[in-house]
Amino acid sequence: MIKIAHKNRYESSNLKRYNQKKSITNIEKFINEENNNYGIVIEANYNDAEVLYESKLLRTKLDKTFNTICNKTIYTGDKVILNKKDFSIEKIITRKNMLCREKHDGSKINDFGITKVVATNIDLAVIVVSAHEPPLHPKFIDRYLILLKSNNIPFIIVMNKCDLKTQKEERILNIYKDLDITVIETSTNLNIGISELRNILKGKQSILVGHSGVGKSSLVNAIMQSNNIKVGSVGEKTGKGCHTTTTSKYYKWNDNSAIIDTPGIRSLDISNFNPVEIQDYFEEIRKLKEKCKYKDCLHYDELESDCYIKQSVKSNLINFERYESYAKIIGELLKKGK
Ligand SMILES: Nc1nc2c(ncn2[C@@H]2O[C@H](COP(=O)(O)OP(=O)(O)OP(=O)(O)O)[C@@H](O)[C@H]2O)c(=O)[nH]1
Ligand SMILES: [Mg+2]
Ligand SMILES: [Zn+2]
Repeated sequence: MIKIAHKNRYESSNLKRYNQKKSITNIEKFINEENNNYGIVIEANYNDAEVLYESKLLRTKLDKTFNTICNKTIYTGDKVILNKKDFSIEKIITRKNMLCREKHDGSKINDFGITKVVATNIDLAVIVVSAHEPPLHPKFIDRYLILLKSNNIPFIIVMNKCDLKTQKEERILNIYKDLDITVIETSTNLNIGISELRNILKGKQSILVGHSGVGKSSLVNAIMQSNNIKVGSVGEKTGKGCHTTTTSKYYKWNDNSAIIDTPGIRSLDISNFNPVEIQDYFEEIRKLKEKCKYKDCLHYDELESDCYIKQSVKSNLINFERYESYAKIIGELLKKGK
């Protein structure tokens, strides 16, 4: 009985997400197959965009017919084909992927949410956290991992401000290293880890994501060896960033490498996910879940004697904090009636 309920919920949530995504990408007639003569969207606004084309920066309008479909149809990272006469954007080359996140209005009455596209065509996402100011929150990393895995985007973790690191952060980072995730420590102040990061980002179109104030724009400056991008401060009382970067912006830092700087976010909404799928985004749970007594075990309010995941947490085979993070997400989703 429970199993069927879970399954139906899973299917309906998947369908909902699929339809939402479809409405974003419902611009098929403007999609073109691979073409070598394209420009790249550096920054996208309401109905115009800055495009890098043949090493020149152009402020382009969307083609009129394009513009009537939807207010925002192109995004930072898009490869676009320009009209040779007026340089308007005529076509978009098929996207490799899109990083989207949901934004709900917070109301308990309805479940209305908008899908925000952060950027497209991403080879590697860098989840940037900082050792301090703002503090390192592993639960935020776990949520971002879910989003990236569900979008099929490869990722690494960068802990910036390692000049402020204590044993607490060291312990948290080890959790992710143990999961075989690449973790790099950087300090833009002391120039630590920057060349290691450059080596990993070389040849890729990467994106930096994370909380405000962790130093994403400072890292872009360090990678580009410039000082041109505005960086902000961190509130003394709050320890939080002040949302200095306001739009996703693409920076080319060598012939075939680019990095997209994004606005910091406060929290990550994953309320459109279904509990059943969440367990698969926790690698350590996915690997062991078959050993639970019941196939539909959510490893949440089931008895420990029936749940191999709970037993694995007890025997330290699964990290307790990761499990706590998982259980918190499941609790929130079940409360929302997912
Ligand atoms: N101690 C220390 N501070 C740093 C380091 N890197 C950046 N900062 C400081 O962190 C603050 C925020 O840096 P930003 O680069 O603006 O952060 P951001 O992540 O781009 O923030 P948003 O644009 O608001 O999302 C600035 O005051 C930087 O000087 C570092 O390695 N160590
Ligand atoms: Mg910034
Ligand atoms: Zn279980």
